[in-house]
Amino acid sequence: MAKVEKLGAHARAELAADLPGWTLEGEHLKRSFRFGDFSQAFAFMTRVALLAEAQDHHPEWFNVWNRVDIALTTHDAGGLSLRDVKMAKSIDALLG
Ligand code: H2B
Repeated sequence: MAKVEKLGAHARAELAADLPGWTLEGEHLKRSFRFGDFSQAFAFMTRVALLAEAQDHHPEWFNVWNRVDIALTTHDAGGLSLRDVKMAKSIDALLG
C-alpha cells in the first residue's frame, strides 16, 4: 500500500462539518453506535468488517451487547488520513 499522508490542520478543522456524528479525539475519529440488541450490533460489525477488508483499512473498535464504539486512525500515516474519512462515510452509508 502506498504511503499515505496525514491530514493537515485545515482538513482536520473541516472534519466536524463533513462528518456529523463523529468526534475528533487526538489522532482518532470516533463514533458510538447503539442497536436494538447484540444480534443487530454484530450484524453491523460484520458489514463494517467486509468494508474494512475491501478498503484495507481496519477499525479499532469495542463492542458490548448492543453498543459498538469505533475509532478510526491510519497506522501507516501515524494519524488521521483520508482513508479514515472514507471509512467513516462508508460506515455512515451502511446505516442509511
Ligand atoms: N488499518 C488501519 N486503520 N490503518 C492502517 O494503516 C492499515 C490498516 N494498514 N489496515 C493496512 C491494513 C496495512 O497494515 C496492510 C499491510 O495493508
